[in-house]
Amino acid sequence: QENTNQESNPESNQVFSGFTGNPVIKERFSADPAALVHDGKAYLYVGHDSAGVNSNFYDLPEWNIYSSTDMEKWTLEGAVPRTIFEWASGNSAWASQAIEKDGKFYWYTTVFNPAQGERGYSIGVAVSDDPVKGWKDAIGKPLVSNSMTDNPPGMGAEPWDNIDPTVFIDDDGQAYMYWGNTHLYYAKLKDNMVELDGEIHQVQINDMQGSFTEAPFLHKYNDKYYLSFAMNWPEDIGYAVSDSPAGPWTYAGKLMDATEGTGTNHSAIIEYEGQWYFIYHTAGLPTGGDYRRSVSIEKLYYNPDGTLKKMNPTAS
Ligand code: FUB
Repeated sequence: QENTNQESNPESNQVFSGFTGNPVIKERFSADPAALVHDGKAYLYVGHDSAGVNSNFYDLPEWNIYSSTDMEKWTLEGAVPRTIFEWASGNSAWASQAIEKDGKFYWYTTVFNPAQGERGYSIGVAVSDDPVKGWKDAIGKPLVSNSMTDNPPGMGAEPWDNIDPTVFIDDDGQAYMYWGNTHLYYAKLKDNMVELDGEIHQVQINDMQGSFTEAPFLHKYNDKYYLSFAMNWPEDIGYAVSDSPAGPWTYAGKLMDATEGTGTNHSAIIEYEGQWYFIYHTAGLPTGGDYRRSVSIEKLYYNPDGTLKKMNPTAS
């Protein structure tokens, strides 16, 4: 396939973004990227995929934090062990997102919560004064556990309902957390960022063409809200648009088809120095696979009507 980048083919609906050097993290496996821009630097928070070649499940003992000033060269700045959440267990450093508010950093994560038995995953929240160092469990217990979502009614949550948190702070300072697997939920966060504010809502996406799987991410562009997420299986990345961070959401199309060699994909969208980026994972490193994933990046482009261009993954 011709490697036609956005600059030379602005009318195309599906683009090779022209990004070079994927996967951007090469020295170890990395999954579920979350991104943050602070003080002129971009940061990536990723799970450290540590499963062996023949493993058949996730093995993530820690999260790794990388930084960059050009989005192409990434430096490992630190690691945060799953054990900062003492109520959790296992190598379960699943998907997370860090965000800054009033000079403090908050990190929302997925970890295994043995108190829930097999219906195990919960959302934890850590806090720090620094984007890399000093992360501590902020509340000493889950922020969301399965007793708080009840789906189907009376049965408690599905085993993986409470995973993959994403947090977005609107211009008026109100924070929203979206999360979920199969079921998509959202709740407002209080000003302290470590308590839910009001009810948990279950979200339906209007005109959805396929099914929501997991990995929501929320961003804003030109007064519109964009909710991107993994859909179907193996996972494509799709997105929906709304005039409010609380919805209603209308499905708007796919951003990327499922990539070869891994069932999951998980994405983040940020603007860094005037360019938008789509950050995701593939099985792109040698011996990569479902449990040995690697973070890649594409430049992301909007159409004049505010829709997003679908991307082809750029190989290294
Ligand atoms: O990495 C573990 C899980 O795989 C994440 O929580 C999901 O989003 C999927 O990528």
